[in-house]
Amino acid sequence: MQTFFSESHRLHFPQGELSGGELVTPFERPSRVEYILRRLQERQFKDVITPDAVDFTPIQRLHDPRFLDFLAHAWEEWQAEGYAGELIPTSFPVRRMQDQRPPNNIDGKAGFYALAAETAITAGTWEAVQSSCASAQAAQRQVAGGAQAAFALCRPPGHHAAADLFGGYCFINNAAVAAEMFCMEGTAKVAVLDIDFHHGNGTQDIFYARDDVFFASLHGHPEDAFPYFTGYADEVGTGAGADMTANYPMRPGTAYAEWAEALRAALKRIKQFGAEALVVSLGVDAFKADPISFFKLESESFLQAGAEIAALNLPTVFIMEGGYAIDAVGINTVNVLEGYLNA
Ligand code: SP5
Ligand code: ZN
Repeated sequence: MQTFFSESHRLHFPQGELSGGELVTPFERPSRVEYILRRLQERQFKDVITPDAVDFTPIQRLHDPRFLDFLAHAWEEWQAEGYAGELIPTSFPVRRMQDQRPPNNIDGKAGFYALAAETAITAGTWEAVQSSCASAQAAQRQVAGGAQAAFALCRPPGHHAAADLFGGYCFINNAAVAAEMFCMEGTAKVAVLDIDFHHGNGTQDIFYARDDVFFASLHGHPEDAFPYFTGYADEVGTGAGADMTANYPMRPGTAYAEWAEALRAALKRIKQFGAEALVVSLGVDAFKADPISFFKLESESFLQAGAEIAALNLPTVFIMEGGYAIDAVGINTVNVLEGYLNA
């Protein structure tokens, strides 16, 4: 299995994440991918390919043009305002603020397009975001071209990004872009399986009314876990997309046995749907030692999860999402890939 990866991810490295009322070094940091790359080398996944430049066509089909324009120019506008720090949104269009429109002011615009305030934008963010999506696109192309599977080592991640929202460390929805590329090439039924600890709210939202992309997510229950406001089991899609979304929220302390039951239920739904291609939002923050999550998966659990996914026998694009237990993120991520290949 080949890995697609761009060094340009380094250009996105905010110094501060607003967490517990403090600005801390972000959990989502560049060294995460170094651990994953090292493990890939150790385990004979030696083929790491730098992707071609990003293709905006599928991105523009999913994301609001004004949102993309905001991301492209946010940093220069923030600097022009004279702000010394990183771009962190602070004001949000919430309940009963009617008729929501994007303001011109960059501080207002940042809040308008944000779903959370932990994710800062910096000078290199936009270039890193594009390079991350380019890796997802290159991996999708390889699978569309006949490979059984490919791994996009994306950073920053994407699954929280909706059509016009950034946050949760995400800006462009890489997994949704990969799924959309399958659709654009005529694949009638595509599934996205999201095993990141957090609900894939962005992916859900993008495909919520569509009948060509089935979305399933395993995650911390929204009563207990970020992003808090989506991911309930009764969110099942709407209109043509009714019953095309499946959510499996789970409580603090959930271990592999229960998580794997949800995984098998999600895989069963994907099979019943008749998916012809699979995109996996591969987060490994369900790991027991993850610093911001509360499931209890072991490193071996990820091997088993990979094998379960392989049983679908679908062309599969793995897209890196979260995972913040730095010293285990390489083992856990590559375990999913090895479990898949050795099934
Ligand atoms: C891609 C991804 O995994 N994004 C996750 C974004 C989570 N951001 C906010 C997390 C806040 C969790 N605070 C828990 C602190 C526990 N000590
Ligand atoms: Zn996550």
